[in-house]
Amino acid sequence: MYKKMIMPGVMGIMAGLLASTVMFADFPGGGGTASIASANGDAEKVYVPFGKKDDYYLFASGGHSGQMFIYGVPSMRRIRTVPVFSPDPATGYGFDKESKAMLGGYSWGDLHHPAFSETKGEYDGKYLFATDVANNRAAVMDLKTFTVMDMLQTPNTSGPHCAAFVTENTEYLFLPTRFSVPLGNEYAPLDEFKTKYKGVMSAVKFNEQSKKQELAYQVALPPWSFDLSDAGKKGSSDWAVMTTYNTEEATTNLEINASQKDRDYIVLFNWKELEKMVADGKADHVNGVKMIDPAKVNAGIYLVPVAKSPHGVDVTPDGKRFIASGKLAPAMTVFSFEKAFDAVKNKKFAGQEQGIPVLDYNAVMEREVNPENALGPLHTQFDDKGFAYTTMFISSEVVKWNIETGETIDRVPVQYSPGHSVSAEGDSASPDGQWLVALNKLAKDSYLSVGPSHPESMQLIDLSGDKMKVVQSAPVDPEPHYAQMIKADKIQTINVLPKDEKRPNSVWKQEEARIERHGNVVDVYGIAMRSKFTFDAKASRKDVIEVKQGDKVVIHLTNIDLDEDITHGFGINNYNLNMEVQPGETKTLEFIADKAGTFPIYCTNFCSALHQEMTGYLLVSPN
Ligand code: CUK
Ligand code: CUA
Repeated sequence: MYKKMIMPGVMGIMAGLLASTVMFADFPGGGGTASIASANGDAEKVYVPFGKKDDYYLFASGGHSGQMFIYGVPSMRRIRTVPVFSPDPATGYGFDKESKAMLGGYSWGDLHHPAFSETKGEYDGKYLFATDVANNRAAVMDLKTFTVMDMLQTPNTSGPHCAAFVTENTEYLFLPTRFSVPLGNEYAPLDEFKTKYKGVMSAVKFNEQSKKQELAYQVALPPWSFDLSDAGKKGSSDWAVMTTYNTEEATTNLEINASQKDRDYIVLFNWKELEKMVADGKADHVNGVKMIDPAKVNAGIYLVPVAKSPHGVDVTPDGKRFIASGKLAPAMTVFSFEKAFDAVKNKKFAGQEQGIPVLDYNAVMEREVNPENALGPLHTQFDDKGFAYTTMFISSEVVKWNIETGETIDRVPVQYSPGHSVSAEGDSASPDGQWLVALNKLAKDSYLSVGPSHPESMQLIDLSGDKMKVVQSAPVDPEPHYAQMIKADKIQTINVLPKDEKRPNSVWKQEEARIERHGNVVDVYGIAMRSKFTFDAKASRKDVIEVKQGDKVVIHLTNIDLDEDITHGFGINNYNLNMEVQPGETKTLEFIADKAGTFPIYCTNFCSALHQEMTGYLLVSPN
């Protein structure tokens, strides 16, 4: 009933959205009967009683919120929001000196694809990488603390879309770019698109010692849109694949103009070879970055024709195949790495495109998989039994199929229009099976209404039986594109940061809290401890900071409560500043006291029965 009433509406919208480019005569009725959790057995499957913990962590990207959303599976309870590319007053991220510098002045980001660090093709639970489509950044989250430890701004490139793309031993994180721009974002008229614009892919290395990312090199590809990507595994581990669209090189009205040709390409490249070319000095230097020009080096990069406007491309867990899904072609295309290597070796080229050899489609393709009436395949995930799960955006379902034979095994409707899905350890070398979460773009009337803007929806699908079954639906803020699901016991967090007496600017003893003035810079070495602030141990009012208008104020605050879950906040009333200090942490807040007056300081994070008393004053005397 529920389903019947709303399906036509969704279909109508989707048909409308796509009508101008996609000429599908009819849409199917939704692919089956609704299977929202209703039976008691399903409720039991997702119920995690208090005192027990979930089996998996789900890290769902927050899209244009710039954040990561952390959920538990199977309960689908939201545990935490971790800010990555956007400031967050709840944690003070982007307010304290270090994280503010890291954000580089940007107040938003667009996080699509998170990727765990890997060792031998398995998630190792150490780091999570992510890229920012909006402002061209790459970030690394430390999974010991669930905080961002480094951010890298990538020059020469625009809209690094995909980070779900770490090589087998985290040698590289590749950032294909969604938009083409002139190198260095310089001005060039769009009439010069074909000559001046490039789709630049970045290869980023993460240095575990320094905890920093480094831009190793870039590749100046033709001015196409590079989309999704995946790294090889096992026999294909030196290789990686990414999809492209707009090989038409349209500069306007892409909806129509980028869908002219029947085929676009998958870029197949050997990153070991590219690495060697860079080491051998074969790269150019553009704006301080080593840049490979594929037409010049003439090796290591190949194009594989694929059905038009592909979106996802995913490597099977055994590393033998890569599967592309086309937004506009209702089929998944299975390609063989072995065949591709053979085509490269024996130069089975069908031509070349801007100096890059194009492999013969039939020499590389294994089969096209076209489940009946399934429309809009986007992304594929895997289980432990040789099955693939592809999300169908237009027909609103997940289709399970056999990788070896292409046979459709099962289909389950989801509510509605899934982009990605994620299975348990689904893009590692050994997926777990058991769970799949569909990340749905539309929730329609699934939840209580909150007005015209609806939440997105994440639906948990039980893969353990013969039939897939949706067993839970969780609303989520905009907008998960992709997610990663990892066994909970792989992540080892720390609760209290170590008492590091050598840490610069930290103060661990009350009597050492002090305020130092150097010219018009005032350094405060303060302490937060239940339930008071100590800024100046020698003063009669130890919780007061007095400065002059125009002073630069630098507040270093150490939380010396070394107890689990005792976080203090530090907000200054009417100064638009707030930060948070975790147990054992030292943070720095830096600002110009440009406003004279009396400003209460208070702990913003409830920490004790006397939390309300944890206050002080900032007094700024006028000039
Ligand atoms: S993209 Cu959003 S649904 Cu950025 Cu992975 Cu396909
Ligand atoms: Cu410290 Cu509330």
